[in-house]
Parts: sequence; structure tokens; C-alpha cells
Amino acid sequence: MRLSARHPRYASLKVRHRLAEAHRTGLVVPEGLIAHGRGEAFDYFLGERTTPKARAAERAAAEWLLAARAPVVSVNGNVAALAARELAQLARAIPGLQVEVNLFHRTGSRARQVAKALRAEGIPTVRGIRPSATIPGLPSDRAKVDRRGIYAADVCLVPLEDGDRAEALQALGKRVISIDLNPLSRTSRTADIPIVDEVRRALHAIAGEARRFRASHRTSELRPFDRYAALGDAIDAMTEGLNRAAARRPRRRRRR
Ligand code: PTJ
Repeated sequence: MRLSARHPRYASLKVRHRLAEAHRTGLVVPEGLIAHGRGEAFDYFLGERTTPKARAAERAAAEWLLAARAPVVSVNGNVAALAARELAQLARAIPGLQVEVNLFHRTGSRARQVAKALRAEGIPTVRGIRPSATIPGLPSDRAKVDRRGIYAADVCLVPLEDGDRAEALQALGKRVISIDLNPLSRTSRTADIPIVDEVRRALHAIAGEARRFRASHRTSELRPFDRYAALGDAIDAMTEGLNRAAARRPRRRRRR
């Protein structure tokens, strides 16, 4: 299919096209396309921009990842298809950040495909292809992790995660940073730092903040973060977006 750059929704159509292609190769599962549609809807409400509170959460996330003893980012099919480049930026900006494949719909070949997509963007080491540990109390394949990666991590960045695993990671004493456009999801409501932003914008922003922190100072503590305020603000931003749209709604023309 040819997309015209003059189409008003060109950027969004290009992303959809990329995901559809990734689905054809098996990197993204059909459920991933559904998840993307849901994310798009929430991003519409946000005005497809990073809100100031999301930016503050991204700054806090950068600080935590730099201060962590063993930071890990967990990568599923959607994230690999959408944001492999931004993940590579993040890995460069945060020394010691481990990148681990973690799939809900897990097959060996999908895990290898995710790793291949990440390596193609310059991430040399990808964990999680042959899992060596299990997160207790989690019935899905998301429990399968790398003993030296997620299992040993103190801070986990989990873009497009499910609520069960966010809770299971916390039960193991890990701090969880989520990226999820749905502020009502269980993942967002569970995370220690919920980032309500689009995954590529969020990863890009965290990498930028990390570079700035490293150039100025480096903190060695995980400073408290007000997750309730972050979620409340995201809901407010979406409500305001909808109210503005309602105020601008086209009026029906009077028939003569
Ligand atoms: O590759 P797999 O097998 O691990 O499966 C990945 C999916 C995404 C299918 C799986 O994790 C899943 O089913 O996720 P959920 O439960 O649908 O949750 C995905 C969440 O991510 C939803 O709350 C969406 O609103 C949100 N989301 C979708 N696209 C984006 C997003 N958040 C940020 N940026 C996006 N681009």
C-alpha cells in the first residue's frame, strides 16, 4: 500500500503500517494490533503529545534507572516493532541497562525475532531468549525471565506491560516503571512510576533526560515519586482534551 505524505494522518498511518508488517512477519501478535488501537485512542485524548506531568515522570524514570543497581527494560513484540531505535538510544544513555525480551504470547522463534530487531538497531546483548528463572505466582509465559536480567533487577522499565506481572515484580521487591497510554490500566495503577505517554515519545524523552542527568549530576537514590498525582493529571489532561473537542464540535447546518 502506498501512503501519501500529504495525508493528514500520515504519521499515524505509517506507524500502523509498520505494525501490520511486523504482524505479517510474526513479530507482533494479532492481540498486539488490538492493543495498539487502544493506545491510539488514549493518545488522541491526550492530543498526541507528552504532557508536562508525563515529562516529569520521564525525568524521574531517567533518574531511577541511572541510580539503580541493576536496571532492566522488558521488551515485547509491539515495543520491538515500534521502538527498537528508541530502545537503543536508551541503552546508550543508561550504562548498565539490560535489555530483555519478555513475551506474553511466547514462542522461541518470536523471542529470537525480537532480539534480532533489537540487535539490528545496535543493542549488542539481549537477554531473555533462553529464560533461566521463573517469577513466582504468575500463570502466563511472562513469568519466564533471565536469572541475570529481570530476575536480578532492582528497577524494571516495562512498556506495554500487563498488570499481573507488574504486581508480581513488585512482590519480588522490584520497583516498576510503566509506559502505558491507558491511565486506568492495572499496570498504570500498580507502577511506582506510571508514565502515561506513547512508547516512542517516552523512551526518547527518558534517554534525553538521562543524558542531561549524566552531564550535570548523578543521584544514587530513588527519590519518592507521586504516582497518584501523575495518574490524576493524565486523566485530567484527557478529560480536558475531550471537553475542548466537545466545545469545538461541528454544529449541524440548518436545512432550508
Ligand atoms: O508481544 P507479546 O506477546 O508480549 O504481546 C504484547 C501485547 C501488547 C499484545 C500484550 O502485552 C498485551 O496484550 O497488552 P495489553 O494488555 O493489551 O496492554 C497494552 C497496553 O499498552 C494498553 O493499556 C494500551 O493502551 C497500551 N498501549 C498500546 N500502544 C501503546 C500503548 N502505550 C504506549 N504507547 C503505545 N504505542
